[in-house]
Amino acid sequence: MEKTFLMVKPDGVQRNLIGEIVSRFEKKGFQLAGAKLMTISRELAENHYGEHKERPFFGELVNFITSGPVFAMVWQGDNVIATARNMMGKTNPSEAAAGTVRGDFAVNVSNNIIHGSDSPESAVREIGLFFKEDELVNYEKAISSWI
Ligand code: RTP
Ligand code: MG
Repeated sequence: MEKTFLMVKPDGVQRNLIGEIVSRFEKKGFQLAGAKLMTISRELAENHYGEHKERPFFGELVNFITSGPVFAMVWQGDNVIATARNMMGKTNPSEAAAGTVRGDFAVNVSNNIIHGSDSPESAVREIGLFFKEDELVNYEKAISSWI
């Protein structure tokens, strides 16, 4: 079953959007495999966003993502990586469609509420960075056959 890493960023936690975001993915039909409230170290932030190391906004991005608690999650389901990206909306909230998390709740690109893995490779990498294997739960839901 495909898995992805999603995270409510510090702005989403401060704005009380954890429940709203979890609810959207739950109602869509995806299954939660792991979750925790945590504060990200600078080392983890620099590793997680390593692909952006040379970009001008890297310092600001690391400062932001370490500035307060985040809600880290692993979700699973058919095509969950691409579907979650669609449900998040475009990186810049001014371009994100209404009905997406960023389109509904965010205004600027630095404070865009949610992170989601952008490919199968980054999903595996990011799940490994944030979760130990025994923090993920495998279980069957009777409802699965209806989705
Ligand atoms: P994320 O990794 O956080 O899920 O966001 P994303 O894939 O949609 O966007 P990405 O290109 O990976 O950029 C990572 C985060 O960097 C910030 N950013 N700022 N100032 C800027 O021009 C700029 N561009 C990107 C955003 O907060 C973005 O989510
Ligand atoms: Mg990204």
